[in-house]
Amino acid sequence: MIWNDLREYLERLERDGNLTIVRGARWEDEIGTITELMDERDGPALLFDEIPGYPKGFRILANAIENYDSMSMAMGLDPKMSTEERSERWGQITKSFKSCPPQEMSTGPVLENMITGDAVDLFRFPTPRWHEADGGRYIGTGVCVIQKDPETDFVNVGCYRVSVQDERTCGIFMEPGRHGDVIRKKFWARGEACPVVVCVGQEPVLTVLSGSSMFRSPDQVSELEVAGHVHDAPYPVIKAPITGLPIPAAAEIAIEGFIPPPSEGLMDEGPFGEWTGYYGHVRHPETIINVKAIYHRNDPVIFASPPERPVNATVELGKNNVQTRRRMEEAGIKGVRGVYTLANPGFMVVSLKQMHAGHVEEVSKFVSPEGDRFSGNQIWVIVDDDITTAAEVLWAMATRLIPETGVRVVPGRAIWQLDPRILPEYRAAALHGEKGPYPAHNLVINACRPYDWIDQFPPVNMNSPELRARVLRDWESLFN
Ligand SMILES: Cc1cc2nc3c(=O)[nH]c(=O)nc-3n(C[C@H](O)[C@H](O)[C@H](O)COP(=O)(O)O)c2cc1C
Ligand SMILES: [Mn+2]
Repeated sequence: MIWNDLREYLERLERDGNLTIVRGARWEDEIGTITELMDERDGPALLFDEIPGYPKGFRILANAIENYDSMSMAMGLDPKMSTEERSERWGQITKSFKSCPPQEMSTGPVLENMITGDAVDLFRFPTPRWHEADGGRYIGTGVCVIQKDPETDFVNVGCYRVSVQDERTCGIFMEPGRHGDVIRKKFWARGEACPVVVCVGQEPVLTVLSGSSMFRSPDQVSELEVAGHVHDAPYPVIKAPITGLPIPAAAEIAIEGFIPPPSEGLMDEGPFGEWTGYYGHVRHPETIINVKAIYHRNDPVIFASPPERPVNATVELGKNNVQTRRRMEEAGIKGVRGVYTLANPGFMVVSLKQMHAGHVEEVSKFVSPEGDRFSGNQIWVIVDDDITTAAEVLWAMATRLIPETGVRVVPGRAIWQLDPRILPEYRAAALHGEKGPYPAHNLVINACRPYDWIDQFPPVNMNSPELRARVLRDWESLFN
């Protein structure tokens, strides 16, 4: 295992000087605001302790996987490697995926405290209000929601936001089509409530996988098996006492219960400041979890990854989306140097070595196929392979884009409830998870040198990589 539990990761953060301990901050307003400010500054991870009204030792860890360095370290990739090397390494790991099934243990630290029946009280934890306008306290911002498909026994682990509604009820929000949503609907179709475990705080590999921040598990492939592969060891789980679902044995907190069909229980939920940087939802009835038991370690750590405005994460074109690049390769498109996120949500860059006429159009069709299933509202910029930074993308758009031929609006139709651009008249339909008739078009921008006169395109006034490297080396002190 890369990490046996969250505490090993915490120790590593502390050893590297990447952890700040904050004592005495209030859950009502201070913890959320400190986290927001630190995230904006790309600052260290935060461990909140001695939260007023709660026992010392009941802690919250935030800002711990919010930038590329901490995220890659969490996944076992040495942050000393260049971003490109890390992308390559991660590409190898995902490409060599072989299922590594979890291992069932007889017990584990998560069962150090077992609270059942009338004693169940979600308010025993110092769950923060992350933003002032949030309509509640969210314990689940970086959780692992575990469910089992009743037809195939496939175990899904997904990250869906979880609020504390009252002592024994959580709210849970899943976009339609999430694996967790598909599974719960199978139970509902049989008139049953869907068994569920929400794990709050586990070693970070499973956390990252469940939110698909670095890899999206395909249908019927369990994130637990992928985690085992990444750890190069079977993932230790215990059997949940009531539902029998697998729980990471060393989880900090596990909440066990059932999601009843909407006809049997909805509660007003939200609004919640989301990862787009907006309140996408008004407060409205949302599905719930009837909590039957809570398990937690002594002095539990709530792992938190609350959504903040996406303004700091993507300024560098370093984080190569190896999955999309590989899918392009598999589709026969050559010359793709990288696929990057320029800004969230969905402002993407493809860096391409143009090899033939129509090459850019191939990529353009691939990234943005028209059609009913197509989820839109993405912006794709295709650039030449000499473009490697965010500033250069803007420069390419300013200098290589021919607007009259290089801009394509691709009609799409999507249901993605949190998109701030949904027109008011379609909001209600979106809230009900209907496939919207609302426009969710894509924009594809060709910011490459025009291929038909590429040889005559004015050359760039830049010294050779060799000369630049030599000068950087010989004049090192100038550049520190
Ligand atoms: C921190 C975080 C919070 C998320 N919150 C939600 C959420 O509230 N609802 C949702 O549908 N997806 C949410 N997602 C996205 C899903 O977790 C992601 O799409 C994941 O791949 C879903 O897993 P699944 O494919 O097994 O359903 C969140 C992701 C992250 C990283
Ligand atoms: Mn899944």
